[in-house]
Amino acid sequence: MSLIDRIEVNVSIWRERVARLMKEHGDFVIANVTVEQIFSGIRGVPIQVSDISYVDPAKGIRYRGYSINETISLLPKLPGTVYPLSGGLYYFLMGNELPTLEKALEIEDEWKARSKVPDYVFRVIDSFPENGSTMAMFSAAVLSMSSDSKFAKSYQELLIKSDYWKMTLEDSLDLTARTPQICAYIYNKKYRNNQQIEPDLSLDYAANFAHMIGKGDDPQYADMMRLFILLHADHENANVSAHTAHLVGSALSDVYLSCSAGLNGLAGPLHGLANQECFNWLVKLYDYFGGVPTKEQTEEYIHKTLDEGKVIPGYGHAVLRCIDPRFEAERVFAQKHFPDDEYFRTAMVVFETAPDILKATGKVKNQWPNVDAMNGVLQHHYGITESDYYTVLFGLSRMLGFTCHVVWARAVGKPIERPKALTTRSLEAMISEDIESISELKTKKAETSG
Ligand code: HAX
Repeated sequence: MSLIDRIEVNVSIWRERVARLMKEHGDFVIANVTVEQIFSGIRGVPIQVSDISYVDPAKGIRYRGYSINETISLLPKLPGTVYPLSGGLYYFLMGNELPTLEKALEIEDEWKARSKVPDYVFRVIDSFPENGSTMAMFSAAVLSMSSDSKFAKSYQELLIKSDYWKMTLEDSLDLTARTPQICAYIYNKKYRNNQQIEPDLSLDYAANFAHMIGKGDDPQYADMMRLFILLHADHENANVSAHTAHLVGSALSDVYLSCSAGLNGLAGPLHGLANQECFNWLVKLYDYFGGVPTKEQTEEYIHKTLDEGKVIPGYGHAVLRCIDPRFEAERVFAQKHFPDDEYFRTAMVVFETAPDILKATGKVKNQWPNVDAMNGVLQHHYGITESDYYTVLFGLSRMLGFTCHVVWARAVGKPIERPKALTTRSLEAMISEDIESISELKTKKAETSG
């Protein structure tokens, strides 16, 4: 069954489930929202339903119900490689079915057929100043392709609502197909004197990307990128970037507009940018002591960072309350392939040290490492030393998740998103009215019982 047929089967099942939930349980209360939550970034308030992935606070991300390790072991791989094909991962996330190798290769072929990047995209990237931000280039390149949106064009031609998702899927396949070359172009322009490398369509998605950034002679890097893409493909639909992409898409803005917006969220230091901040911080720690630090030295440096009012990048999480299994997967990879790498060893000393110190602050809710604590170490080991490119690599992978969420939002007919904003005065009034009515109730109770 092709991906579109596979989704079609699921769409009717999901539409029915959503319609039943709305009809029979539309007034079921899931959660009350506190004043504290409103002032704390609507932390923990359920605002989304999406079945592509779910962050279990105690265990980490689940893709379509499967843990990271299960996903790695169950998805199809090319002979001689250890990590799954990105095409199979996309089929799985989008289609809700574990694909065969044949199905995974079908998506890989679909991507190859759609991978031609229009020339104007390169011109958009070229128009940035030399010191331009790589994430801004990436986002602008994606944004510029909105003019190619099949969804937007069909929408003008009276596309029926129940078919929105099909055109959104078309755009998603085009966008994800073009993304590796866009990211490679940014890398080569900024760090390799604009020496561009043509795609090699005999290679799979990850290996072709590796080839286009000049790592074609290192099959281990290509395999690491398969792992990297898998680990970063999605992390629930309520984090800053995925939710931004979803929110913009809810106005029926096309996939390019939505995903460009998502990338802008990913570029923030508290979100995706943390992976480069984390690596920069590790390098500073290493340089400060002139080599791999001892535990005592690391403790000293962590305290120094905290005393300067800064966070320890790569540690903590808004939802997770455990070691991020994505960190663990990267740690295992590094331990197997380059246990003696000095930055890996430094990251491991931080891992042995930081959690206790963060816990002792009494305010950090999750003292454990997230995936960003190891990303840079992996990339740096293979010669991708330019840390301000790391978030682009994250975005390349996360494009898979963004697009899956947007397609499924259209498939189940999610409407435009519009929560409610209050004023401080209206909030104070609501609180004092509540206090008054409670004290009125208490007085009445006292009178009747008296
Ligand atoms: N170092 C120092 N202090 C930290 C901390 C860390 N790694 N993590 C949390 N804290 C502090 C917070 O700044 C907050 O302090 P204040 O009350 O003084 O503001 C307090 O502990 C409570 O925060 P929290 O509830 O535990 O964490 P939040 O949900 O508010 O924030 C963050 C989650 C990920 C933003 C936070 O842990 C952080 O800044 N970590 C470092 C940056 C990082 O690694 N970001 C990447 C996260 C993963 C991701 O999205 N990747 O894309």
